[in-house]
Order: sequence, then structure tokens, then C-alpha cells
Amino acid sequence: MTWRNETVRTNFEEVLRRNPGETEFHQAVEEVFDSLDLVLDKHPEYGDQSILERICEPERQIVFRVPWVDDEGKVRINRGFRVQFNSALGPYKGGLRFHPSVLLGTVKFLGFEQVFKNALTGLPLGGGKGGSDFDPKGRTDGEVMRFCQSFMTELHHHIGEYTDVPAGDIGVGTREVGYLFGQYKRLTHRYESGVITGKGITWGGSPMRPEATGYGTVFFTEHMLTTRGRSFDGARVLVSGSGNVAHFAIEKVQQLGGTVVGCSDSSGAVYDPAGIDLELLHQVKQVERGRISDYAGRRADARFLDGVNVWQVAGEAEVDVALPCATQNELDGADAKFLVDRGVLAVAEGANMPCTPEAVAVFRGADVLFGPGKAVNAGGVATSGLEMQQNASRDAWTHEHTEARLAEIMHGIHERCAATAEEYGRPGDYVVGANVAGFSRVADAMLALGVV
Ligand code: NDP
Ligand code: 2IT
Repeated sequence: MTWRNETVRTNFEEVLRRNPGETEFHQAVEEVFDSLDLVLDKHPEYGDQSILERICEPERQIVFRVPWVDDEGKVRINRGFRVQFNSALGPYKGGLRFHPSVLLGTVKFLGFEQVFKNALTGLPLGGGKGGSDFDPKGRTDGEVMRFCQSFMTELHHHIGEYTDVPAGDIGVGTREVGYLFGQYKRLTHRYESGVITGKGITWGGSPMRPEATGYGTVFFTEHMLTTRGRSFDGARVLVSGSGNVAHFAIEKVQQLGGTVVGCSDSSGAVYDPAGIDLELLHQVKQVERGRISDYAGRRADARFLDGVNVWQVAGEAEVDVALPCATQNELDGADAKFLVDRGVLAVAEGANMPCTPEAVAVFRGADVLFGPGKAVNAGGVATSGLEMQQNASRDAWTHEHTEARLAEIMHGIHERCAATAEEYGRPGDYVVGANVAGFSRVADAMLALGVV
């Protein structure tokens, strides 16, 4: 990377020096910093007040041991994390990820992204993230519960509805949020609904929270498509992953008249020319907690592509839109070139940082509509914000009302990104729009709060 601004360059070198080996965190910082020369030209006060340096340093990082006992009676040890990144706009807010790949640098990258994403929603939310290297795959309900209880036994010291409000992410859904909240309630003797979001609907959850990230991703993409006179109606779509975000992205694409011809998991992809059967996908992945290959085996005309990512399906079918909804760095430069050669019109990041920097450069260079994760997938945390509003007012909204609020927030984020890109001389560049709009909101609050 050649930096165009000296303040940005020296700050980035400092991030590399102070956070050795945390490559995902470096990547997330680099992607935001790439847009900041434009901001510093207009606002030298951000540089003078060391905002770049401050914003890269989490306010607090908590790393802890999580001991638990498996079904055979063996003691297991995992590592737990909570990175409280920035509270200039509100209490720390962001999910928990349970996946064997989770390291401190993973949580820092996710927390850093979360700060700007939350700012883009327009809601009063700071940014944080947490998780563990615990692998829920193949674990029984009892094991998952004991792990969650042990994890919360430490975490409860650090969270609260006015302090830090976790939620789900990879490997953490309603089941895990239930076990976590149950333990928090026992430890604190309080029914503090607003301490965690993604709760079940009968115990303080919000309608639409399960759907929110996937639906929001599709709402944002639809707004991008509209700028080119296109829509999801009749579009052919690839979605990576088959978890929470992927499932509801597929559902909303189908509702808008598109066909999702492929999805995936970490073992391979499925090509389903007739369009994904969501009921079967739900049965296989959520009820049976099985693999995408089981889906392919039970669906006529569908084919399992062993060990490849879903972008390879573009070799079999026409594809208009690609929605990476699985994990970081799952779509690289070669995948991006392949999709561009096959005529893809739009790519939007339902996951956090799924496209490598090389892939992003290919899409932007080819004039493909490209929506960055911090804008595209903000509907999840925004609806968590709506869950907090309902908890605080002891209210429960309808599905329709909550979906309308989500749609309105996603429209607002799209407009904010588009207007900011225009203002900074990069019309249509959602990367610049999202980075600059998110950064500016946090930076202004930090300046107003003094040296914090
Ligand atoms: P889930 O755990 O529900 O699903 C994750 C999916 O991604 C699974 O299909 C999983 O496959 C696949 N996956 C995970 N790791 C890998 C890997 N290393 N290689 C290939 N595939 C992988 O998680 P979510 O749907 O909640 O999260 C997906 C993405 O969306 C993440 O990037 C998350 O940070 C982001 N996100 C989530 C939000 C939410 O509200 N849940 C909000 C905003 C962003 P397998 O089953 O084989 O592991
Ligand atoms: O990455 C994300 O935005 C999430 N996993 C959701 C966070 C939240 O607090 O709902």
C-alpha cells in the first residue's frame, strides 16, 4: 500500500508495530485508512487531535480462561475474549463469535469494523466484539450450555445494558444467547433484558432480529441495483454460507423475485438450478445441524461441489449478484476476476470482510456495484438497537413495524454512503462513502468528549 497522506502512513505503521501478527486487524484498519486521506484534507483537526491513533486502540480488552466439562467428564479449556473498542456513541455493542479460528486479532478486526458500522446505523451504539475459540460443531446441547455458563461467569463482570451489550455472530444463535442470558440472570439476580440481544421472542427478543442481517443485506443491495435501473426481480444470485445471514438473505431475495442458485458451508458448495429450497435448508442446517452435502443429496437436480467455494457455481450458471455471507477472506482476487468475467453486476458483503483487498480492488476497478460489509450487514446490529429500545420501554413491536424500521434504517445507510461518496468526489463508491461517513461520526463525538 502506498499511502497518500503522511498522518495516515505513520499511524498505520504504528498499528503494525503495536499489534504484531494480528493480520486480520491490520487488514481491517488498512481498508478504513485507505479512505481517510480524503477526510484529513478537509479536517486536519482529526490528525492534530490524534484521532487515528486513538480510534485504533481499543478502550479495553478482556481475555479470560473458560474451563468446562465435556460429556465424558473431561475438563476442557477455551479462551474467551471481549474487546470494548469504542464507546463515544453509546454502550459497546457487537456480537460474540464461537469458532476454533478465533484469536484476539480476529476479535479486534471485528470490533474495529463494528465501531464504524454502528455509527452508520445512526443509532446511539458504541462498538465491541467478543467470542471464543470454542467449536460448537459436534457438541451436545449440554456441552454448549456448560460452555456458555462458564463463559458468562467471567463475562458478566464486564457487561450491562448501559455498559456493553453482546449478541450473536458465527456459532452463536438463539440457543447460545439463551444459555448466556440465563446464566447472567442467575449471577446478577436481575432480569436485565437489555444486556444482550438476539433473545428469543418470548423472553425479550425482537421480531425480525433473526432475519435482520440477511434481509438488511438484500435491502441495501436492492438500493444499489436501483441506481443502475436494475432490481432483484429475475436476478440470479449466489450466496455463500448457509447460516443465519445466508438463510435470510436467500429468503428475501426469493421474496423480491430473484433465484438463488447456490449456497455453501465450509466443506463445499451446492449448485441448485431451480433455486434453493429454504425449508429443506432449514431442516438440514438448523434442525439436524447437518452439512450442505446432505441438502444436495436430498434435492433433485442439485449438485454438491466438494471442497470448492460457491463462486465456482458461476462457471455453471449465469450470475447477476454475489452475496458473500459466510466469513472473512472467503472471496479472493481470483474469485473476483472469475465473477467479473462471468458478468456479475453487484457484490454486497453480508459477512464481515469476506472479500480480500485484492477482490475489492477488482470489483471497484471493473465498475461492479460493491457494497462493503460495514454498510451492507448493519441491519443486524441496527435491529439489535431496536431490541434494546423495546427492552428499555418494556414494549414489544409487531413484525411489520420492526421490518419497516429496518427497511428505513437500511435506506438511510444507503443514502448516507451515497451522499458522502458524492461529497468527497467519488460518486458511486460505497467503500469511501461507508468509511468516511462512519469514521466522521465517531471522530466528531470523540472530539466533543475531550481527550478520551
Ligand atoms: P453462522 O454461524 O450462522 O453461519 C456461518 C456460515 O458460514 C456457515 O454456513 C459456516 O459453515 C460458514 N463458515 C464459517 N466459517 C467458515 C470458514 N472458515 N470457511 C467457510 N465457511 C465458513 O454465522 P452468521 O450467519 O451469523 O455469520 C456469517 C457472517 O455474517 C460472519 O462474517 C458474521 O460476522 C457476519 N455477520 C453476522 C451478523 C448476525 O447478525 N449474525 C451481523 C452482521 C454480520 P460451517 O457450518 O461449515 O461452519
Ligand atoms: O457483526 C455484527 O454486526 C453482528 N454480529 C451483530 C452484532 C449485534 O450486536 O447485533
